[in-house]
Amino acid sequence: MWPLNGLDTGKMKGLWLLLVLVAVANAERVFVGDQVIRVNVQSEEDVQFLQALEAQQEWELDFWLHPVSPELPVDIRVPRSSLSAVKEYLHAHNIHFTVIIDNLQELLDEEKAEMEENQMKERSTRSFDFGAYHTLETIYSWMDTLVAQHPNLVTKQEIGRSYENRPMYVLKFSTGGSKRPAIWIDAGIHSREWVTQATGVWTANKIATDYGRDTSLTSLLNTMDIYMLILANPDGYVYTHTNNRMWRKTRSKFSGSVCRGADPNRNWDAGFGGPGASNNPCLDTYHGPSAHSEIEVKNVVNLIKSHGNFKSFISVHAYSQLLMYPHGYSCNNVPDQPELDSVGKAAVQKLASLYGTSYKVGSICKIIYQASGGSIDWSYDVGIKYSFAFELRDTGRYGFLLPANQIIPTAEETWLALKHILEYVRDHPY
Ligand code: BPX
Ligand code: ZN
Repeated sequence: MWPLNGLDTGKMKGLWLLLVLVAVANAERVFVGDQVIRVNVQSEEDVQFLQALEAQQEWELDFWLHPVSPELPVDIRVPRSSLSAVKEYLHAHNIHFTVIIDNLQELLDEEKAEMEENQMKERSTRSFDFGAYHTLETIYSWMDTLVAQHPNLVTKQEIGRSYENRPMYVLKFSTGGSKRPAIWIDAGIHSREWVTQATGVWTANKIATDYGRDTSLTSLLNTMDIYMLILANPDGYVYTHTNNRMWRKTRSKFSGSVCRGADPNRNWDAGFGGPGASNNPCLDTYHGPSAHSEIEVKNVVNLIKSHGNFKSFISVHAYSQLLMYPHGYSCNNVPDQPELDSVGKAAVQKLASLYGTSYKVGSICKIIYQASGGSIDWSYDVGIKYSFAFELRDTGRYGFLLPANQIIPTAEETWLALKHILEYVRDHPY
């Protein structure tokens, strides 16, 4: 604080006002002093206690991992203003926790500084660093570069526009034919899960450069097409860069509420509105007014339906290190459970072979929680048997704020699992 020592209070007030004005002009939400705590859940009672805590809105808690069972940790972002109350409350109820992120804003500042530094480097060297986070604009223009570099393999298709009228681009990898059996991969349906969009970018580049070199991928692309939607929630993604790094949902408006956005992974027509989704537009799991109300979801549904020949549907989320299959809306096994489980287990074994990263495999309902209206439940129920969802790194040290130096290792290991699924689908036509 020493630079302020010589300032009189009038000047201090002026300086303070200036800082506030800058913050308001940027309109970017800050998280100074917010902590992320990990609660050690020990009993079914603790689970219920934490579920009640999640239901109240007064402390503005942001549950990064939801309370489900005594085996699973619960991560909560606690706003600075609620910290002492929340900690006292937990102590009073004999619930133990550790602080995993001490001051969230510090991590956010580091992330932003790193991004800006990289942006300058990329501009001056006219390059693209796959090990960095990028804006929507940069990713969209990188797509054009990829298409230009691989004109016989890659095309960019607009599948529609977002709520705020941004184009939604799919990269299509195809060596010919029409409506060949196809694989769907989407990332970033939850905008704050930044490692997923970055992994999508790396993966698209990997597919384009390995075609013709990697015999297995080449044989796959000689009979099948791959579609990738890297930014499945473009408005949300922009919002995480400009206004609120912790934004998860779409940005649509609803009559009768000041809160914006529906959870695009609760909006699909599969158990819509059931358990594990909220009817409160102010919550992060708001399912939206009706199934497919979110244009971003509708655009994907339209493409999948009009194509009619997708054999695999893979949605990429973060974090928790899981590979999941349907259902989320019900805990009963799906008919293909044994096959999906064994494909999943083999896939995560390949993933672990690179850096030792361990993943769990199971149905959504059984390994995280019951959640209705999810994308892969919909895809499975419309007949796309090989429907999977990834939860990428990590297991909570950084959560949604995975440092950029983990992007490439994450993408590399995930590719081994993806490739296993792709090869299996190629070899098991149905
Ligand atoms: C993933 C796929 C299908 C149903 C649920 C999930 C888990 C996912 C979610 O709640 O939609 C968790 C996450 O990726 O959003 C991480 N989070 O809790 O924010
Ligand atoms: Zn997610």
